[in-house]
Amino acid sequence: MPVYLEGEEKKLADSLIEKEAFNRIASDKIALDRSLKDVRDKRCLDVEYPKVLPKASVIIIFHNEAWSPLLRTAHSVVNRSPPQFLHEVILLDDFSDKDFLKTDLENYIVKTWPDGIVRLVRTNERSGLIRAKIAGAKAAEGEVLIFLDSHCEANAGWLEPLLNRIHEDRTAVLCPEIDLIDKDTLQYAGTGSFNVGGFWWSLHFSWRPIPSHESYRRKSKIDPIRIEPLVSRIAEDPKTVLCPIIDAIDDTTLEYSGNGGYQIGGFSWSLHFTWQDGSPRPPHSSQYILPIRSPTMAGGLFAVDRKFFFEIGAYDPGMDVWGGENLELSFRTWMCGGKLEFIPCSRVGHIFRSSHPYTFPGNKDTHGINSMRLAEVWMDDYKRLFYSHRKDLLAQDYGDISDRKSLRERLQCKSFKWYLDNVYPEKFIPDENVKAWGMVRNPASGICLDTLQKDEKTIFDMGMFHCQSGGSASQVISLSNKNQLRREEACLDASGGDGSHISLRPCTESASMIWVHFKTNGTIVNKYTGKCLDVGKENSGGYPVINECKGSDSQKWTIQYYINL
Ligand code: LR7
Ligand code: MN
Repeated sequence: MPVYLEGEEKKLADSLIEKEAFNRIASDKIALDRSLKDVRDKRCLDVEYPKVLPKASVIIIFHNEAWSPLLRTAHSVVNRSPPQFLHEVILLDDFSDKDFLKTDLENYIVKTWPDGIVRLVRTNERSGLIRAKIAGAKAAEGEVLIFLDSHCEANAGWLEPLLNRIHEDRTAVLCPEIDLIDKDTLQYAGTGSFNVGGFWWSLHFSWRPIPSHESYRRKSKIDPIRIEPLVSRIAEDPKTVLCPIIDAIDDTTLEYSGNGGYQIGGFSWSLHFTWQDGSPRPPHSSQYILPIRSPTMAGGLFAVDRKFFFEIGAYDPGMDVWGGENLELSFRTWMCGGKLEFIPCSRVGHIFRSSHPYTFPGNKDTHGINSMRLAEVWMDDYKRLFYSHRKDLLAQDYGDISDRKSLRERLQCKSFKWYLDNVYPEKFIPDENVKAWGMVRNPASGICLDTLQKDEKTIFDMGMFHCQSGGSASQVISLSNKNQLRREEACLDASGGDGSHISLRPCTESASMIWVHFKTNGTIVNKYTGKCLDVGKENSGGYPVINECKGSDSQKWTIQYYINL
């Protein structure tokens, strides 16, 4: 049940929310062992797990966490884990300085769990969450380590599917499905959609839908996908009539482009053939249960075989406070022989806070510097794409990374290119496999397309600005092999009439996002409207528009680097 506050209490809560980034008053009103709605898919309830599974050490790291979320995390784990599978719960205190986290906490633990299943371990200096997780892992004795943030709630049946999968494959690093606990009302809401992790080239984590290649892998028992699908299907069942997926060959450019959206055929009552949306195969119950491979993890909530965790290098102890370790562990897991999966039947809630309720000693950009360490060790030449966003970091000292480099050497880990090709093939690489990339420039005016640094997770109108010869990340645009003018995730889209702006929004297969660039006369023609990209009336700081093609200088463009056009 959500908690809604009124009057004085609401005022107090609001002022605390600023400091603690969540509604502590509401949290304090809720029982530490509250019941939760079982949000699992019903099919999870039918799965039977072996009677004998490896035992877990659950490690909950915290620095100055509020009382009720911290203890609710511990209660939820103890109450919802079968005792035979729970070796211990470690509350790993990363040098908190709040009074209630001293003897009060010690007394509460002893009184509440006299059997000692929950124990407190403290670091003797502020370690930051990365070194705190290493300390927790070293203190743990169970065969499987499960890390949780200190404001989580483990839901019904969360543990068995994790342990079972590690029992099957000790190289699997597993995330539960992470549910949302509302930071204002503390309501526990399921996520509903099963997503996987990706990343931005700025090395921030992102959520992504399950890519189609992974849906196919999970729905078919065939892995890798069969190479002669038509022949072998007829061999299986001679009474079937088969169609290939029909791809488009463009009538003007003769470009062959994938169809992408798998469709099936229907008919209209006038007896014309129609294309319809269709799922490629009927949903299969196992898809609600099977592990989902993911390129990355968010970082806080995951299970791993203890020995395997240390074999592949635990964490980089040179990383401070917050950030970067999640992608580092993700890349390293895949590149060094493991795999990363989400387990749909394991559900754990997390309070998503709007800011960090703790200090960053030295006021350092720890995410930036930690990410440099990871880029330098794991990303090979692709680190260029990180630095193109973070030129400011080039002058920063990221410390000694020789131990991590020799770890990579010793484990004979694969290249970052292997990771991109095999684990994250849908990741867009702005300067590879594209027709052209760089500044999109109107030579007559010296104006370039420019995102004006707007937040690319939102939809906005593409801007323009004087071309920055030193290179500015907000002016880098790619002409993809599908003829989309795009950024990392968003594409230029035109669907209006003469003089209308061009928006930047998540890429789809829509014709309004296709642009044909004719190098000979410099025009960039939008496929849906048939109109030309135009500098428009203003000469600087304004917005590019689309207009009837008329061969004017304002419609002539060059792209900085031509690769394949
Ligand atoms: O110095 C510190 N010492 C700590 O022990 C700073 C923090 N901490 C503890 C803190 O009390 C908390 O329990 O570390 C934990 C994580 O800190 P949060 O909750 O402030 O982090 P977050 O939830 O914003 O961040 C996510 O990314 C981090 C990157 O370093 C970590 O990997 C977090 O574990 C991670 N959390 C999740 O993945 C939860 C799911 C959210 C999503 C998406
Ligand atoms: Mn958190």
